[in-house]
Parts: sequence; C-alpha cells; structure tokens
Amino acid sequence: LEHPARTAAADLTLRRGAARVLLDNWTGTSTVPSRTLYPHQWSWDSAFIAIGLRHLSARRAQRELESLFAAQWGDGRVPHIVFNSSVPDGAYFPSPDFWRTSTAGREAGAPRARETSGIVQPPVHALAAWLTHRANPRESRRRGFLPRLYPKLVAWHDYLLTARDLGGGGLTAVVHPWEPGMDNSPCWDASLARVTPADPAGFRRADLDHGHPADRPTDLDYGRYVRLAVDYRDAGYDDRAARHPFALEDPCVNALLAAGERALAEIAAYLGEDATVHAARADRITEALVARLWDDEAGVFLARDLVGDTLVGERSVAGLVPLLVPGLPDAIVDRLVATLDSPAFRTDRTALVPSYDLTGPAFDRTRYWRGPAWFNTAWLIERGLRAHGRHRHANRIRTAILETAGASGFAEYVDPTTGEGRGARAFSWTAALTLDLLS
Ligand code: 9YW
Repeated sequence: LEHPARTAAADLTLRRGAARVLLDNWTGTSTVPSRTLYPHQWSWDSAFIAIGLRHLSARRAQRELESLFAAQWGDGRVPHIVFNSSVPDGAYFPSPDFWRTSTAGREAGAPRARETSGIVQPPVHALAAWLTHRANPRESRRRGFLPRLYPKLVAWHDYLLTARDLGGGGLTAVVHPWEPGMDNSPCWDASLARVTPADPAGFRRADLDHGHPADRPTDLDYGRYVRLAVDYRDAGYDDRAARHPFALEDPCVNALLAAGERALAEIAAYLGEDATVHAARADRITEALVARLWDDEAGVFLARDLVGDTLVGERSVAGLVPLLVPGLPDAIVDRLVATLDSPAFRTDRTALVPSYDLTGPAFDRTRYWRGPAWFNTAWLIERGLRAHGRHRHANRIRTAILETAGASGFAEYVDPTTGEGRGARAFSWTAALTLDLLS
C-alpha cells in the first residue's frame, strides 16, 4: 500500500500534535515515556526524546540528557531508569525498593542521593548529544553543553567496552532482557529458558494496570526478569563478581555503540580533543560486529549467546539496525535492504518494520517485541538507509512513520499486519521522532 503524498496542512497538524505530547510528558527536568505506563525517566527513551525535543527547545533537549547523566554511576554505567521520587512506589514495577541501588550499588559507584535501576539500555546518547548541539550551537556553547557532557559520554562507552566486553571480542554484552530495550524478543527465549523464574507471588506487575495482558510480556517472562535482576543486585551490580547466566551480544546495541563512537569523534573534533581514538574505536566495533554477528544466509545480523558461544537463529529488527553504521561493507547493505524487502519484514499494510520475522515461528502481531512494529527502530533504519543513499526505501519508511504516528495518536507500537496502534498512546519517542522527521 503506497501512501498518497502528504500535504503541508497535514504536516502542520501532525507537528502540533507531536509537540503537545512532548509538552504534556515533560516533568520539569526530563520527559516520561508515557504518563500512565512509564512514569519515570528511561535511558534510551531520553536520547530519542532529545532528538525530537531539540526542534522545540534546544535547552530542554540538553536538560533531558543532562538529567539522565546526573544519575550516572562511578563506574560509568548510565542506568536504564532514573526514578522520580515524587511518583508513588506502586506506580511502576520494579520500583526503587527492588533495585536498592543507593545501597547495593555502592561499590559500583551508584548515586547515594538518587534511586535508579542497576542495568543499562542501548547507547543512543552520544548521537543524541551531537544532534542536540547541532540544532542550536549558540545555545549549546553558551551553556557549555558539550564540554560538560563529553567526558561522561566517554566514561559511559568505556564502561560498555571494558566491564561489559564479556565475550572478549570487542563488543559489549547485555546481561538482562531489559538492557537491549526489547524485553521479550524471541531472540532471548533459548537463553532465558536456562533461568529459573522467581516466584510470581513475590512481586506485583504494575504494567498490567495500564497495558492489555495480550500486548505485554507474560508472567513467566517477568519471573525470569526478576530472577536475573535480583541476582545481579545481590552481586553488588559488579560485572566481575556476577555470574551472568544471561549474556548476549546484540547487533542493535553494538551498532548504536559504533554510531555513538562516530558521534563522539565529531564532538571531540569540535572541542579540540583527540577525535582519532573514537574513529578507531568505531572501526573496531564495526569490524567485530561483522566478524561476530553477521550471518549472510539469514540476511541479518544475529545475536550471539555468550554462554554457549553460538549465534541465535532468530531474525529480529535488531539485526537490521546496523544499517545505521557508516562504513558497513556495501555487500552487507545490499543484503540488508533485500531482507527489508522480503516477506519476512515487509507487509503491504505498513512500511514500519516489524520487530520480529513475520514468517518466524514465534511471530505474534500484538505482543510487544515479538512482532509489533516500533517507531524508534523504524527511525534508526530510515536514518541508516538515507546515509547509505537508499532514498527510495528511506522515503517509504519515513512516510509510514508519519502516517501511522498521526493515525494512532502517537502509539507505543503498532500491529504490523494492519498498522493499527497498540500499547500506550501519547508515547514520547513516537512523538519526538515524528517531530524530527518533520523538521
Ligand atoms: C520496562 C520505556 C521502556 C523502553 C523499552 C521497552 C519498555 C519495559 O519500556 O521496557 O519496563 O522497562 O521495551 O524499550 O525503553 O519506554
């Protein structure tokens, strides 16, 4: 289904709607992903939000990133959630009394005065910081935005490439399904099967107060998420002491890290610092990504399970996100574009890319990361296609993002077989990335 060309009036209405969502979800220092489902600050959400917010207020976009990095740990990790202490504990699970980072995370340098989670999310922040700066260089310079943020971004990437290079191959590993930002992706099923779930009587899922059970991860998933997080906490969030029964190299996370190092090279050059270290790192990550995660037969990058040291044979949108990486070999770009065009990732209802292979055994069109199409991954792929000169494909995705965001009331995700909105509405990154594509 090809969409008709958009009109200027439609773009204006959409821009106003997107701005409204971001204004409504702003708390004074940061933006909640969703007023109902996610009432705190999330790490990769904040990065995507800043990318849109910069078009409304460069200062707010800077503060979005600054407030997140104010909760950075001494070891360099940026927590996946920074809790808002004025929100009641029961509004989101797991809450601060579960993570207990201000005490359990002391050795790893968790903040004493802020409560956070103890795990991380994908590193979109350096890219977001560079784009935020570029939206208004004067305001950025006036506030000393990049000089203050640059060392923190470097410490963040250092953490990912040292403490978290669990496979020793130059890539960063995730140790919990919440870390890659795609909680219940079929890519984790086999690895998670090894984890004994925690007793469901021991916790209460606040997400089911707002989300439909058919759209959300299952209780069994949650039991395993809880077990992994409790064990990590009890090891003091120490990556050497922890056992890490769940450890994988994810292509989306590592592609973002490579793109992030390219952004750090730009920032370093701008600040008169040494840019070559970042460019060299970006090259090394890109090489490792290809050497360790590319599967030509599958036509996508795959996750590597470090416990068995095997590639996981499930195709997900994470395996297409490396299109974002500059300097990817042409043959791989061609193959990824062919996969995007294949029945596994293309429907005639929407050009938004499904989170999982439409023809795969675990495909589920409504359940979160097991099929539904998300706006953040579509934005990353659109950007990658454009950077590689694939404008026709990029335009198709851009139009789909704009049409679907508007029609769904800025939904969290959509059914890829119908284009119908699912999950929360007035979702911040959907609004932010829509705004970015309109600007
Ligand atoms: C959770 C906030 C987050 C996103 C993740 C998404 C979901 C569940 O919501 O995580 O409870 O953290 O999977 O990508 O950052 O929007």
